[in-house]
Amino acid sequence: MQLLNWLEKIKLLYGLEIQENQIRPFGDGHIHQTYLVDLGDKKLILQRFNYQVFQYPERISHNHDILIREIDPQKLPFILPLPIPNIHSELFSVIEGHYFRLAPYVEGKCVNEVNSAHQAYLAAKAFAQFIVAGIHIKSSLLQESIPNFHDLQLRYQQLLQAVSSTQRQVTGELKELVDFYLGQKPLVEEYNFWKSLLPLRMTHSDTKINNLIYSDDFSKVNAVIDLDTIMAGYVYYDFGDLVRTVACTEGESSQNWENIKVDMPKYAALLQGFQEVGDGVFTSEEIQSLPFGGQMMTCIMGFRFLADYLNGNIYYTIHYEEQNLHRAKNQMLLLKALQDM
Ligand code: GN1
Ligand code: MG
Repeated sequence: MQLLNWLEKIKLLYGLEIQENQIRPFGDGHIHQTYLVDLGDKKLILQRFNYQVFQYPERISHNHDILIREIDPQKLPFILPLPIPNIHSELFSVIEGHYFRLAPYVEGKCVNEVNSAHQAYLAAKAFAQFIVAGIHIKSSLLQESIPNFHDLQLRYQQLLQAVSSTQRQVTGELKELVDFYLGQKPLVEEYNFWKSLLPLRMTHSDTKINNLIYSDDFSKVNAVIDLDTIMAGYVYYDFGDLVRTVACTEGESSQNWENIKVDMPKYAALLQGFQEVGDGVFTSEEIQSLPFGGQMMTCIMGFRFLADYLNGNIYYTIHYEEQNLHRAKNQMLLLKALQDM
C-alpha cells in the first residue's frame, strides 16, 4: 500500500496512533483512494485525495465551511461525515504535495444496488432532505469544486474533442457508441431549455447510490457521503443520478446487456421520495424537470465514460482496458430504456 509512505506524517498531523495492519482499502469510489482505519475503539475513513480530478481543494473546504455554519446536524435525520480537522485546523493535510484527509466512519451498509422500492424511496428522501436543508443557502456563495461539472453542453464538446483526437480506431462497436452519443443533441438542447427556467440550489451532485449509507437492516439512511461535489446545481441532477443508479435493473458496471432496463417500481419510489420532501419547497418546474434528470445524468455519464475511453482512460479508475467502453455501453442501454418510457 503506497499510503504507508506517508503514514508517519499522517499520524503526527492527526495526533493518532495508527498501526499498518489497522488500515485496509475500502469502498468502490472511482476517484479517490479510500481506506478504512480500524483503531479498535473507533473507525475512521482515510483518503488520499485525487488532486488531478479536484484541482481546487480550497473550494471544497470553502463549501464544507458553509455547510458547517449553515446546516444544523440536529435537523438532518442522517449524518454528514465532513472531514476532521488536522492539528492545524485544516480539513486537508498536504504531505509532499499529496492531499490526505480523515473523516468519521459511519456504520451501516453501502451498496451498489438496492433491493426494493422502499429502499429507493428512503434514498430519494435522504438526498431531497439534503437539498431542502440547504435551501436557504444562496447558491452564489458556493464555489464550483469542479467547474462546469454537470454542464451537458460542455461534456458534449469534450466528447467531440475526444473523438477527433483519439488514438483509437473508431470502428465497429466503438463507432456505434460514438454515433449514439453524438446523436444526443436534443438532450443538450433540453438541458439549455431547463437552465432558463430553474433556480440553482445547493445540490450534492454525485448521488449515485453508493454515496449513501443505510442502516444494517436497511430501515433508514445513516449517512450521505462523498461530499466533494456539493455545489450549486439543479434539483434534477440529484434525482437523476439516483435514477441512473437505482431505477435500473443492472448496475453501472454490468455487462448483462440484455437485462439493462428501467425498474419502474423503484423509479416511482424515487419520484415519490423527491415529491414528498420537496412539496411546497421545490418549484413546480423543478418537479416537472425530474424525469429529464434521469435521462440527462445517464447521458452525461455516458459522454464522460466514452470520452475517457477515447482519451486513453485517464480519469476514472478502471480494472480492465475496456471498462470505460463497457460503462458507456451500459449507460447507452439505460438511456435508451429511459427515453422509451
Ligand atoms: C465518480 O467518486 P465517485 O465514484 O462517487 C464521479 C461521478 C460519476 C461516478 C460514476 C468527481 O463518482 O461524477 O457519477 O464516478 N465523480 C467525479 O460512477 O467525477
Ligand atoms: Mg463515491
